[in-house]
Amino acid sequence: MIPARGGTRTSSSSRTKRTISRSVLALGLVLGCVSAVKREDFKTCAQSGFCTRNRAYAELAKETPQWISPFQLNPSSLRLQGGILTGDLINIEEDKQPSSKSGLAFELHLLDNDSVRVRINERDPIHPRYDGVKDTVLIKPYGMANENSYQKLAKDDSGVLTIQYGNKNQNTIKVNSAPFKIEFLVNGVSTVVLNDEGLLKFERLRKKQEEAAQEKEIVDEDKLVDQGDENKDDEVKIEKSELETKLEANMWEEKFKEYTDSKPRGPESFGMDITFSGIDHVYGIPQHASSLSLKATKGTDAPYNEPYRLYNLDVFEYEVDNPMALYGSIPFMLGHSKNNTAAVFWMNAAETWIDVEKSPEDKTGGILSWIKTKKPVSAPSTKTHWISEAGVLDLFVFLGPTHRDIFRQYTSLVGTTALPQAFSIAYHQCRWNYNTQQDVAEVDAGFDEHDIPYDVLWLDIEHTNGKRYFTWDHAKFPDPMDMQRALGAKGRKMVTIIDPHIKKDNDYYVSKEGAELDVYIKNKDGNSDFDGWCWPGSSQWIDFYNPKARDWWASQFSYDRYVGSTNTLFTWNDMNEPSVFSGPEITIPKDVIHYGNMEHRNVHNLYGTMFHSATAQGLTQRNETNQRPFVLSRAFFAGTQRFGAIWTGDNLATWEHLEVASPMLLTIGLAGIPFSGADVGGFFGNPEPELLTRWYQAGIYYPFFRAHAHLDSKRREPWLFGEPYTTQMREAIRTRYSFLPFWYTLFQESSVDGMPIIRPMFVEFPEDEAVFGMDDQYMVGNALLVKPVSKPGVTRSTVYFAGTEKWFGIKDYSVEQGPGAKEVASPADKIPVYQRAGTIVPKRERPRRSSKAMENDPFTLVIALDSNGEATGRIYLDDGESFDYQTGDYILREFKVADKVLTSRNLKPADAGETSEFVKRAGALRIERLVVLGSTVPLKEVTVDGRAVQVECSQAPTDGSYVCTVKEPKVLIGEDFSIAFA
Ligand code: NBV
Repeated sequence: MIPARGGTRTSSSSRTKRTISRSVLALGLVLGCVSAVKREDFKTCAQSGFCTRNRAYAELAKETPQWISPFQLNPSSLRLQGGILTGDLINIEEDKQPSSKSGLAFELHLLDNDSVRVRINERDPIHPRYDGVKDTVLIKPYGMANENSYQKLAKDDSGVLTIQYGNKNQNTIKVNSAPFKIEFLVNGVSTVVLNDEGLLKFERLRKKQEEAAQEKEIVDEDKLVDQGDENKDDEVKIEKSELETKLEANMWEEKFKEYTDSKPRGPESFGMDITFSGIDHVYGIPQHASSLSLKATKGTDAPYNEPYRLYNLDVFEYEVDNPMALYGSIPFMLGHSKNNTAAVFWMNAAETWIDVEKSPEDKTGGILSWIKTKKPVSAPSTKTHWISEAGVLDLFVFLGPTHRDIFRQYTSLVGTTALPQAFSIAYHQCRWNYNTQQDVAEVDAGFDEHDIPYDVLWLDIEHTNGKRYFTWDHAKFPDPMDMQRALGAKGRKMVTIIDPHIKKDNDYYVSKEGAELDVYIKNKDGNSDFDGWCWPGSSQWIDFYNPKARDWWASQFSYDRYVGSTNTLFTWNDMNEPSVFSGPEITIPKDVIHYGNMEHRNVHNLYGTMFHSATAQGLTQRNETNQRPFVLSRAFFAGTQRFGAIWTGDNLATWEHLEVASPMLLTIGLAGIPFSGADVGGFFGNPEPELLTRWYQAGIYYPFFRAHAHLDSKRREPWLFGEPYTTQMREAIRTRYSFLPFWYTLFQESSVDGMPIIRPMFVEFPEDEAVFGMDDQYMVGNALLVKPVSKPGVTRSTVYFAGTEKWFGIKDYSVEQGPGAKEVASPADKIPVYQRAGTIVPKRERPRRSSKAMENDPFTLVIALDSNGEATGRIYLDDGESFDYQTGDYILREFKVADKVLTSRNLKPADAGETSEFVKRAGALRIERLVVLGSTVPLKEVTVDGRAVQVECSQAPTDGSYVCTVKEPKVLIGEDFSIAFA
């Protein structure tokens, strides 16, 4: 198997080495020795020229007493018109005699949703800097602040221009001209400060010859000095200090291992510091296998000594607790404190590094004391330093004031999650590989035999004819359509893998057409097609920046092109960082060329998303369907949520990887992608049954819930481990299915307001400082508290019950009172999960084969009353497949208990569109049960319109409240009703 996986023979020894080393590592895992990531395959900041130069600049600033940024806004150039402030930004060290052409163009846009955009670009570059990220990432032109909603206040004596702005006039923006610095205040409290530390650096494009000439001059001067003094005196000799060398590191060419980055345009990086004032915890900038609250990368006692890196990479056997780059990148960071919440989106898709420094005391003292005052004020703050290799500085600042506002503000720009097909939030069964059609049939039957529901069976790369995507290995899969039909008969689907590398082979229609249409990424010469090594051997990569390529790619998914596909077949996009075995850092060289003569360097972190979106487009436009797409992607960027789900790549079957999955998924959710999961069981290695079971128990609370395993790992379908494990895994998966109506409702909510689906505790309890750093427990929506067990042999766990209300165990209805941490039972058959008082959760409790088979089942509402006897919740329902919801074919209702009456009310706007098929059918489904938790007295009489309904109560296990079950109240999910409790 091993040689086949690496392709056949490689053409260079390095390729062979890499292939072999990957295989050896994989073998190590199989033999039980978990090996570490090959750090040397990936750059550190010191090995990256632009990171070194910018970090050195920060060092220079730190070492220089009273450092002042050389950037100044020319006060006479500032204009505020139509919500946009423009001006000339001059570097007084570079532009000794500033003219209208020199310097940088500065823009500050006031958006209509309490967000601000700041742009800095070269005024008159020798060639345009890449500025196309906005065109792919922003969903639509945003609204500018209305002329009446802002006011420019006169400049004060210190040259500070103040803009008062916002929907409630709550935002103040202070623009300091000299030195350049911008402070954002919300309700008078400083939240975000740009260039507070003076680290703004902007490398302007230049001609290589000039640089060379300048260098020559310096050398000549050196020579003169040397000649003038035979006795070479150290005092006189002009030697570059270490810092000076770093400041000029690798401007025109960069070597890493055996690779050379030719950097044809020379240095063009930029960096700036962003301070979150009064804020101790910052979150976001996925993807890293690290904690939710970001750790310091600089300063005394910093846990990391490398900046967080954003550069989409295929990191084999990634390590936990590490700021190394992984498969996806989202330059979005949110800062939160008790008094303050703000976020930034650094809209750049080139390689980016971010330093984080904690400052226990805020030494800035506000805008007027930009020269360090050494006069600490009490609030802690977090200083971050953002460094990008190319493009323009394009930054959004979201001013909230609440984090709910921030999620709305951010996603109104980059998009919210696409509403997924209902099956895709159920359980997915995957491994590399299900080997034959017979294997598929047996696994499918295994689920039925063991009464375990599942919705989707996945096929990895071995199902193809020699890793030629869109083809089948017919010896193994003689009748793919029949296979899909057999699954489809039980309401189940199939997913096949489609990677972006296309085997170079003239007999392969995709490869041939691609060449004819000229849609491959080009070498740095701009003419010949780039050729690299991946699973199929010598391969080419489609240039998704070419509109022709996108359409052509999308057309491959039509049923007549993708022979053997049906409307129950969906897609998995892997290796789209892109992973290139023969490339630097296992990816494509930065100097390869895209459509429009654009260098890859500018858009590296977006490549995978362009592929993902073209695939989603393909599934959407498959012949004659009105079906939502489902595409899972490994690489991601801001906006990926519009195209489908992502997963956290090749994790390991270890307890540490189970543990780190929670903070990783929470972080990805905060940054706008709610539909994410980690391979349940761990990809590499063989989980012991306890680990696998605990992983299922955690995984049922991942928005994307899929078990997956490496080719060399042992089979691990849930029934292979015997009892008690099979029962425990079955129980976990069934629990997921029972909560599907709740999950689907959360997805719909998120598709409207951008709220994460699984939420860090601080999102639900923003005032409770005890939860700000917490990432080993989290919330699903606003209602369920989940505490995964991620250590072996554990039967008790400490859960923090936030807030002042009660929490109800979802299985035994045991009651816990917040606030405070408490040790609770976490026996082998369950992890602690609690429903929060004040919420109503819709469920379907009849175990079935698949989510499709539950479609006509009745509902249960679990009502957890708060201390006032109140609770609210919602349900969203549609056909789970089509786009008909967009024209109103859906049900959206609110349930509410107040004054001992449960009411159901329609939330669908009157103008949502015609209701039709689905609403008629599903609206008539009944609610078969109400479970009322937290009542201080047993309910005696329950009536619907005067009609008495049966109710049974028992005392809750751990306190004096009651658990009451109301059976068959005979109300329908789609109708208004009120049920009185007494
Ligand atoms: O296609 C094979 C695997 C896949 O199973 C996995 O989920 C991806 O993350 N793929 C990576 C390539 C090989 C990894 C060693």
